[in-house]
Amino acid sequence: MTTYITTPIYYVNAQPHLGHAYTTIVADTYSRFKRLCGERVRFQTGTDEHGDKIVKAAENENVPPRQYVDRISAQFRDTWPLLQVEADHFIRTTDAEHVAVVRAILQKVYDSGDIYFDEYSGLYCRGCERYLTEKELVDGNCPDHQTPPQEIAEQNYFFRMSRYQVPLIEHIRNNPDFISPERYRNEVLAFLSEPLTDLCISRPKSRLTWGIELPFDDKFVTYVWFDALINYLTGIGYPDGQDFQEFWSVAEHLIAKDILKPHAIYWPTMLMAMGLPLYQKLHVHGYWNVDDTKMSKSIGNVIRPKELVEAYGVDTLRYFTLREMSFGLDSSFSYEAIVARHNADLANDLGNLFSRATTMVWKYRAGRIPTPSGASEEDRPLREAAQAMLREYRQTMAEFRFHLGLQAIWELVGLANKYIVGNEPWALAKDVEKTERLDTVLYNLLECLRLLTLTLRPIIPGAAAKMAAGLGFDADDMLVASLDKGGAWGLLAPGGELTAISALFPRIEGKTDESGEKIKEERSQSKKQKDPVMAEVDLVDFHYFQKLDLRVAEIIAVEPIKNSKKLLQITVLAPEERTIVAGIAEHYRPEELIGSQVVIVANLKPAKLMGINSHGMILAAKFLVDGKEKLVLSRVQERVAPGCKVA
Ligand code: ME8
Repeated sequence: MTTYITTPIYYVNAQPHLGHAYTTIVADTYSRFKRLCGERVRFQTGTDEHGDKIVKAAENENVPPRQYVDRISAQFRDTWPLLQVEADHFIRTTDAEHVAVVRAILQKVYDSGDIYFDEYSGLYCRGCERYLTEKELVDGNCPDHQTPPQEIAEQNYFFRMSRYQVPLIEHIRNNPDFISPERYRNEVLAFLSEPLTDLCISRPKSRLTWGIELPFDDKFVTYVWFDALINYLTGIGYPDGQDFQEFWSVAEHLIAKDILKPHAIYWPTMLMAMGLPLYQKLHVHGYWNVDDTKMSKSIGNVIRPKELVEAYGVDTLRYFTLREMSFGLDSSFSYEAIVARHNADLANDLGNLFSRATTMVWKYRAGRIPTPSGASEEDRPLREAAQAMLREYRQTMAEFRFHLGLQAIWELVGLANKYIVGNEPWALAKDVEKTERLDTVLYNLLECLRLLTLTLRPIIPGAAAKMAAGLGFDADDMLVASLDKGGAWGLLAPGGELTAISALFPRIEGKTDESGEKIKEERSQSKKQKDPVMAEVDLVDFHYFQKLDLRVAEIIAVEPIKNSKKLLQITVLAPEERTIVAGIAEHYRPEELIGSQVVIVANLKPAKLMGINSHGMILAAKFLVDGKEKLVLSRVQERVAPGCKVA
């Protein structure tokens, strides 16, 4: 099986931003996923360097176009390794091979009669580099650029796109997967329900010289889209390269909805005119917005991927974008959201699971993978959940529903964390008769970690490589690098040795300032400890601890809260009188509490619970007994003055 995946080739009139980064991360993840499935993959990205707006951008910087495109193209090329994107080919439309192929194709289509010369007048948008129809305008403006188009009349060459309208409609109807998600397929079909006009594919040199000269008329250069789309062919060696033979029949293009029309209409009709089979699939995603507005260079509200990598790390950026956006729909970017995803999903759920499980293997089994005793019935739910996760993962990743693939992975993370709490390995370790059970529990946890490592490789390759190393694997060991070879349960070899690694995802502390625009973050870099048992403990700076105001409070009154089974309204002295709403009604009767001295967090922001303002929080130990949560309040052993500080 083979896969050919492409990103758009990005215009070099501005530097890469999060929108470009997203498409390219998706393509990279998909290509890594396909490789994990054992497929041969070709993944291509690149830059689009001809046309009007590139000339304008170069003029603005007072440099010749050639020099300008070299500089910005290099910025795109240099950005991708920072995001751990590994493309097989980076194409530029100024590459000599590309220029030659575009000219050959133009000549071929001209010779076959699908290109003709005509006079045309219309409404031209410089931003889009195309003529707009009256219907497309919103209040007289281009809907994408919010500027009025110019009235232009000139002689040009035209591609007989209209001739292919009916075959294109038939192709889309007969191939339900040709354009997805479905909303975009419907959009294209709706557009095609109106008569299709021919496409102007040249620009007179009097107006533009920075382009590929037409082979049959040297007074014109090629319209940038007729040039750009052909990159998908030239990059794989059209017409007679080996890769073209192997990969063109499986081509999948990935774009955002802004360039749906050129990809869903111009490109397939061009391919029909060339006598080539159409690409297999067009995958269309939505926009990254900032404050409900599309992130774009012309609006100037862009987020730079390089800065995000520096602030949060590449794995967090990749995970965040894939988890946060439902492929096909728009998504909003915010710094708060990326920090929240990092701390909750990566540091807390995944990082803690990895650290707790491996720390116990170090502590109780000196870092050696124990031998499990048979497939016990009580562990069946965990084993089945792992297999269900793999099935869901395979399907959703293949369908570009990455956020669902990640949800499936995180369900297993959650289950494995619960498995630790439910099985209390620390209690098993104290009981000599439970040695075998402890071995089995630890083994099952490590096996979960291995399957998580395997499935996370395409998404967060850096962290997954570190996880693999922590479990004692070489990165290219098939048990963590192949879904077919490593996907079954129980393949981890007992006796293997773990390797101590530093924390996978140190928490990000810090806050967003008032304006919400600029953010100052400090990554709490927990230092690598000598003792492997401590290696994964999430360390907190002393000043964070100091910020907590912990006090002894004396309970003087307790009342149940109407309509709540869990909450009690508690009045305490600390030393002033205050009300705290606490979720302990299922664990303590009111009369048991009166007179008790407990420890509270006194400087918590007030919160309203069931309509009652709560000023603080009571600390309690929390654990499971027979699968049910139990709470035991923290009390001071000797009576002290209420309000006394806890240090
Ligand atoms: O259109 N959200 O180049 P381009 C999500 N050269 N993705 C975004 C985005 C956003 N806010 N902004 C940009 C061109 N993108 C042509 C393509 S292909 C033969 C020629 C991503 O630099 C998304 O992939 O304007 C979008 O389709 C692409 O960048 C447009 O890049």
